[in-house]
Amino acid sequence: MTSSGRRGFLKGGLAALGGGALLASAGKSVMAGKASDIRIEDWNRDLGGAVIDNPYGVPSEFESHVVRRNVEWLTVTQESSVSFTPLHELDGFITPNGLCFERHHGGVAEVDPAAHRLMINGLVDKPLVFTMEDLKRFPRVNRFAFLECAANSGMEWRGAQLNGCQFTHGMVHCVQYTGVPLKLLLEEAGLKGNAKWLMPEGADSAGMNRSVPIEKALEDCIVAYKMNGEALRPEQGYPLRLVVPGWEGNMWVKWLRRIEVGDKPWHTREETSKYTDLMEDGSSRRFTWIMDAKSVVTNPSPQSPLTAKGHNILSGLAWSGRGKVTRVDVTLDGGKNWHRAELSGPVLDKCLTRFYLPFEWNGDPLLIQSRAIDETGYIQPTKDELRKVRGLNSIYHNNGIQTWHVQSSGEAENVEIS
Ligand SMILES: Nc1nc2c(c(=O)[nH]1)N[C@H]1C(S)=C(S)[C@@H](COP(=O)(O)O)O[C@H]1N2
Ligand SMILES: [Mo]
Repeated sequence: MTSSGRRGFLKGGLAALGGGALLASAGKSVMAGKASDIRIEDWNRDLGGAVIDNPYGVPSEFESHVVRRNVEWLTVTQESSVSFTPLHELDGFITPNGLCFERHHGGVAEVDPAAHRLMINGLVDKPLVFTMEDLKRFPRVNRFAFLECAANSGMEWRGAQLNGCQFTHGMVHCVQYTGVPLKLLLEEAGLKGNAKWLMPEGADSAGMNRSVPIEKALEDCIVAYKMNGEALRPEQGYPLRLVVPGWEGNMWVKWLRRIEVGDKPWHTREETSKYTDLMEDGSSRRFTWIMDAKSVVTNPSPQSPLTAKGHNILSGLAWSGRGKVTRVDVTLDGGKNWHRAELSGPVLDKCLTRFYLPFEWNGDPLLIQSRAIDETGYIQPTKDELRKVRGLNSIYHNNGIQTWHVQSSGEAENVEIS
């Protein structure tokens, strides 16, 4: 169905919404089965597997559907492409390493850490080359941060398109990084007085590079070698990547091999043509680095339908590149009534934040939305509010409110309401 078709359909359907969804009163019981349903299964009788059957543990075979997915028609090749985090299958705020979405411009580089070097050159007193071992002798920090591609939700600018939060919102992940504060490495090299910009560069075939202002580099950037406690995954830049908390994903250069210090930004082809928001009047917004507050309901959603009436838990994620999420409001009736969701901690700076809303479902259709508010007071806008400011030409930085239409069957689809 086209988005306008969906919209038209919904206008008619809205009347049916009525007062279907009521908030749960505390302590509502959930239906339980009967004792006669319980059987003795094979795994109760046979000896299980040995301890080292899987030297590196993998999820249960019953979880084999919990994987990254791609949208094949989105990109011409699968090397310069993107896969999406299965947000609807996860809980809490940490993304498991094997499920972090991937975005590469030239495929996954296979880098031998023993041969890998990080060079710092340009406007510094002494250019330096570090081995991985050198970097591990610097003081290190641990911090959690979300990484969101500027193109996340980009396919949704013109209307509801992809059916699942994995595809509409799955270009985001949140892990704990371990590494060296970039500030320490720059201090070691000694910044010249006119040092204003950094150009980090990757060792992949894309030789990906971006311009990063020096203030951000000194504030909280990390040259990271671990994620969630173990070495970075090859897809995430093994053995070294740049972490730029709260800022768009393309600056987080993977397979980091060089940081050049300069006095002005590098106007690469990449930067002038991509990651720039094209406005209706033909002008463009450049250097929109900070990821504005955003949220999405992960369950229910198109890949995670409601399966039972009565008590249910709505769940979702909210984040902001400007700091902590302070509040998430959820509506079940297309914005007539808003309910404050519970933020289930920890609630951290520039991190995904988990929220829940228990509710009673009587089987009537729902129009579900969530709205994030961050510590700067910024309120996540509707998609129409964004379009008023930026028109329809944009791809990047779509942080508009997402709507799921849950039907009486419990199935959900991606829609827009105006
Ligand atoms: N060297 C290199 N770094 C890169 C890229 C790349 O193609 N090459 N892609 C960038 C983009 S556009 C994004 S959104 C993030 C994705 O990080 P992830 O693959 O860990 O999710 O890496 C960034 N860093
Ligand atoms: Mo990206």
